[in-house]
Amino acid sequence: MGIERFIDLRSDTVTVPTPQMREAMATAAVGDDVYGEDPTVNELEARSAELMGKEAGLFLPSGTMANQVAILAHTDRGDEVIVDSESHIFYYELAAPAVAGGVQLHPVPALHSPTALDRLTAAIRPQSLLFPRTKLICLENTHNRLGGTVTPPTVMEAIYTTAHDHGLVVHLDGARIFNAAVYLGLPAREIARWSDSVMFCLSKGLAAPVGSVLTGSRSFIDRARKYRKLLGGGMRQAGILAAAGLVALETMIDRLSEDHANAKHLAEGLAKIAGIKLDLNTVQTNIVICDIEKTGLNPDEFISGLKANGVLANSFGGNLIRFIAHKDVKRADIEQALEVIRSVVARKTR
Ligand code: TLP
Repeated sequence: MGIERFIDLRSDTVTVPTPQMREAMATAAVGDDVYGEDPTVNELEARSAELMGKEAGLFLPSGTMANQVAILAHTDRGDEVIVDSESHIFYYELAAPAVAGGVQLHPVPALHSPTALDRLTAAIRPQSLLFPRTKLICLENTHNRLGGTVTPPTVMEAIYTTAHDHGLVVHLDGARIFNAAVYLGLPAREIARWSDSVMFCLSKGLAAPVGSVLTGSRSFIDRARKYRKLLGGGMRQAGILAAAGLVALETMIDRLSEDHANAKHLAEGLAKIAGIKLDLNTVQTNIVICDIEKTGLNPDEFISGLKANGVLANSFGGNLIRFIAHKDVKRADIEQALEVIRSVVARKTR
């Protein structure tokens, strides 16, 4: 008998829109957004800017495009951008800053650690005929490859101050900024304030079908709007998508704590399985990363063993596996997933 329903822990991007989102999409007022005439997009952009404590917002099709438009709007060709060496921008965005902007990324290890300021200042280029100009620092909060961990606002403040002291600007990849906000018990703008621009995703834990919003100063967003068009991201009656985004902002932020509790529960269960290694201190939000080396299974065997029993997870490089909790997995699904993982590992070690 085939599997009727997978427990999909690969990512929070797999979440499907809620009935309230579909209803709002069906009835959304729309216009041509390239002319700036879509009332629902305009409302989403204004609401997003307000939530981030910025002057203006720009609705984009994806988080990747939002990060890349931000980089293009902050830099000139030949500039250098400091990023964390495990950041999404460096790791997963296909060298887009080089391809689209002629910009070089300068990766710094553990840029988000409280002790990184020395490494950061060492990475800022002195003015010289020989060096590119450092222009921008990109941060990520929560941090995907670091297991959804939260960078405290105090650490962001120190980086932001250092950046401004050197005439640089800061962009925040806040794809999951609301997870960080819920973890910290702070409004998102208290995190966003330590950046000049911030983008967040509507289509991850917030469960909207499509879209991210980039926010910043009015003049920055005016520039970003041109780059969005240049990259082919100018959408027309996009209010249909923005309507779901507005519902996401209204109804889906507070419930992220449920995902965090489910991720914690999953992590605690995983930590008890012989051969699985993980640091419970890093499980702060909805992401769980564990090391399966000592189970004797390689990641392909582990992932396909799970899949054959109805559980989906992602291989995360080396012996690492990533699971993400989200609104379409309930506590009972987490229990079931743990059951499956226990039996897949036990079969190997037997
Ligand atoms: N992350 C995806 C994959 O690309 C890895 C995921 O499943 O986690 N910033 C961060 C921190 C992200 O995690 C992601 C998506 C993005 C940007 C890009 O967003 P999209 O997928 O909308 O382009």
